[in-house]
Amino acid sequence: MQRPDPQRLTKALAARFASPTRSTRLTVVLGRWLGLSFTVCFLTGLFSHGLQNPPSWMFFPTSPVWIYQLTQGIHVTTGIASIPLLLAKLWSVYPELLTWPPVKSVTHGLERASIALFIASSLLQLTTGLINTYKWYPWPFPFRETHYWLAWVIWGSLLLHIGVKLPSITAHWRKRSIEAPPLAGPAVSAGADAPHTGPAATATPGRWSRRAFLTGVGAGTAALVITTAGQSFSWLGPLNLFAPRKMGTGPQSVPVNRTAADAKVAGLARAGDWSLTVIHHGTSRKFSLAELRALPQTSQELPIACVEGWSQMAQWRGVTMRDLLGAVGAPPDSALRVTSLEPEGAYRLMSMPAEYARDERTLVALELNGAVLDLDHGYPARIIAPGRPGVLQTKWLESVEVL
Ligand SMILES: Nc1nc2c(c(=O)[nH]1)N[C@H]1C(S)=C(S)[C@@H](COP(=O)(O)O)O[C@H]1N2
Ligand SMILES: [Mo]
Repeated sequence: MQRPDPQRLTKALAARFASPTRSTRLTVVLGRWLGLSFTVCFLTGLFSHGLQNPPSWMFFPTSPVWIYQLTQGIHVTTGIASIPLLLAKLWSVYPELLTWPPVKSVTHGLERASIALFIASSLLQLTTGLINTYKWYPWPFPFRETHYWLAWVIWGSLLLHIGVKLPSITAHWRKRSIEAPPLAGPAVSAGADAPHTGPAATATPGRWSRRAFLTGVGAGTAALVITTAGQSFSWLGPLNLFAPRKMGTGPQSVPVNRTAADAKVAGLARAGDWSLTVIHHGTSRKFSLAELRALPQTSQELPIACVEGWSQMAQWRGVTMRDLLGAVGAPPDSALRVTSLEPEGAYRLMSMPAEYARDERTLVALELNGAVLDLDHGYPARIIAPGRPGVLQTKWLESVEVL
């Protein structure tokens, strides 16, 4: 039996995968789109992570009240848009996976390792992120920490990848470069013996088919964004076909993230002797529901903006945190520790920086959209503060401790 000649095999494969649309220019154009959506997604993600795991220097903007609704809507939307862009970019380069020999030098090996790391971490990040928006956590690791650290791995490998490909990126950055023969760029120097376009591509410059391909990818991405972003942006609400949450649904026209039954708090929350404990300077005072209702009531228009991307503006009514703190003689500028009736779990304890406590829009809400809070929205009392992730808008309050 004759042993196959790897060089010939590579050439044959290159011809087999040749497509007039595959070219370095195409890869660069897709890379720009992907780079933009990854960057925006990363920065909005950092903001979200900072709000939930604040470093000592973290800033907590409370205005505009929809700031987190906007940034997290953008985060989830750019994440979703990155999926077709990444797949298209992978399609544009995957014949390169078949180059022979797989590693030619130390630099080449490092380059390929960084790309492998980038692809693996990006695919993992985008799929787990997408699955997360459907409120499904079918994995044993904590989502938020993994999502956060994976983002840094992606950035490290991406910077390395951009550094390595810089000559090719600059050569094909401007449109003019498409007139050049496909794959003449330096980065595809690997391409001398492993071009990712073959004879067919050389015969036709492929400018039009490339344009058609890019238009297709762009249109597909736009269609995906338009049919999902309605979970975050109300003006796209009517076009929301695929996102898991629809605006205006659920009790009191607000979606429910986790029901009282799921949180196992229905009994405690309905108890007739429920009271909110406010702890200040070692003394604690209990406020019954009637006592809370007897304090001045304030109405605020504030959104619930879930980290999973959906959000909903609503009308809340209750006691301002400032008034509640005033009632126990605590200064408004206080950091707080808030607990929920939930017996255990991540939602039981919530820290509230002073920026939110002193904001006159932060409420211990008793009503939602003109009626007593539904049990699933946190009856008898919940927190609603401007500009915070939904996960920190604690439902079924038990206590507020002044720190
Ligand atoms: N105690 C408690 N508070 C909670 C939750 C929870 O599960 N338990 N879910 C949080 C999350 S993730 C969100 S997005 C909001 C959703 O509020 P809603 O269910 O009233 O829309 O409540 C937050 N407050
Ligand atoms: Mo949430």
